[in-house]
Amino acid sequence: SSISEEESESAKSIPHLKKQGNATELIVDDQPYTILGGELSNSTFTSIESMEPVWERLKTLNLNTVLAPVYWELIEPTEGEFDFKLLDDLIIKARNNDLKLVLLWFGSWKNSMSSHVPSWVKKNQEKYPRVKDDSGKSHEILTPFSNNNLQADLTAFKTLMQHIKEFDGNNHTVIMVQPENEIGMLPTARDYHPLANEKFKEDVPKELMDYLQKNERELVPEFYTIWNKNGLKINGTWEEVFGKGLHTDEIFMAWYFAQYTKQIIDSGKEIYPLPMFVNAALNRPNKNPGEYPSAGPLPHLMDVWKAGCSSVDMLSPDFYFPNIKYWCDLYARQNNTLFIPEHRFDNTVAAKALFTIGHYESLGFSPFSIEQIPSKPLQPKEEKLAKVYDIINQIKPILDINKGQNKIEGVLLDKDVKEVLLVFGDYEFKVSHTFNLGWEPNSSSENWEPSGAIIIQNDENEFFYAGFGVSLTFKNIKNPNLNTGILKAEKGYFKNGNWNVYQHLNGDQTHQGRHIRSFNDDVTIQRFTLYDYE
Ligand code: N0T
Repeated sequence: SSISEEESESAKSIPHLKKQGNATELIVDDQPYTILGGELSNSTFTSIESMEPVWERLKTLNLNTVLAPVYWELIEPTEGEFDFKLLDDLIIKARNNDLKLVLLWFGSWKNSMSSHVPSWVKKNQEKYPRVKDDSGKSHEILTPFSNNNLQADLTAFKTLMQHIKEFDGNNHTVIMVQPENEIGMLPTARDYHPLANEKFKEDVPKELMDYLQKNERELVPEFYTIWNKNGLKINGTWEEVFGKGLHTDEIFMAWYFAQYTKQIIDSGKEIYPLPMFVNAALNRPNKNPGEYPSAGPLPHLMDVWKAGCSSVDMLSPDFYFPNIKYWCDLYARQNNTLFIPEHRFDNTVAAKALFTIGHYESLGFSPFSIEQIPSKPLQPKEEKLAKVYDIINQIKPILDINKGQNKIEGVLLDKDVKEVLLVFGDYEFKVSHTFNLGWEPNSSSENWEPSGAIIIQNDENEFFYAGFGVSLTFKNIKNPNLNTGILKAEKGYFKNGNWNVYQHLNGDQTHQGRHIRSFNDDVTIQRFTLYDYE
């Protein structure tokens, strides 16, 4: 064949999502990819100099991917004149450091505000109108009802995607894009700009009504309840269909935010179809729309976002509150693929990376403000994340082949959830926080350092454990008359995809054959096989 090596290299597929069994995988250069990520603070990547000290730290933390903003105000400082010097440097440095990039488009909206729009947009409210509250006061939020706003954002985003395609289309350093950031309405739930008021008086678009009717049985209960309260009406104005109130204001705004975002995504994917997701600042329970960033891709609005923005690949939660399982369960509905673009960088992230990648087979995990203060030495809690990223990276081949087949699990244990039961084929595992054993010095302390693990059934009787602070005991639930023992347990590591035994574990290390475990400060990979006896 006459295809040169360079051409066949560039023939590798563009990063995309693919189903394997019941999981969705991110495919990068034709291989499954798990994002072991971290997101930069908002202003770190605003100069090459400010980014300089960060690279080494990202490597120390064993990241394979950086989530980094692209700022509209910096790439288009003058209307129609684009500057990609900063981005190009980021892409090249990322490549040199063997890191992939997820780019965050700080365009029309960033955390319920429009702080990152260029000054020529900010200063021309006549042309680029803002959201108004019910007293007619303007807020620094571009109204989603203005076509000028949309066109200006769209032009910039298209130029960005074109540039990424040209600069990186053969390398695939950039693997996903997040259009906008934490879209939301705060502190007014509804936009009262005349353009918005006009739309509010119109009927609910047929597209949304059709979607709701077609999916009536599958709608998320929080949304269905609102619609049902008003009699499941299938046409009429927003207030006729959903009733009067802040919840209707929020649904109305969510639809138009979703529609605006869809046009951004479509225009970008037409040029270079990378996977695209939108992120959400979670709502606090018992608050009304307008008291939290409303109308974004929140759990109770998933249907509105799916209907209004069909081209988005994922709705993704940002975590600054506790109860990660509660919120992830909500986001795992409606066939939504889970990806965690932000989690506060606290002492729970190492366990939660294991939990979300194992339990939800998520595309990946990414603490926010990953660089912290670059001049400070690493803190131990952060090294735990580095160790966890290292072991997840090691077990990647085993993860990849077992995805989507109910053979992978993830656990997160702490003082509130001390123990869980998991089923793998014939076996039930009792999975406990090792502080339950009382053998570790910290186990008597008030706060339990969280523990986490990924457990993979690699063969009928062969399993891998990757994590820390977890112990496992076993029961054959298919044949309850049988006892289940440990045939073999090894602590080891993968090198070039091959398993290497570092130690054979037995005696005290398996509690004389009673359990598999590693203590809370011991981030390890173990392979073990089980057997049954009468
Ligand atoms: C996040 C980040 C950044 C105790 C906050 C979270 C990032 C944005 N917003 O540092 O600004 O760009 O996506 C908002 C939730 C805060 C709730 C704190 C409650």
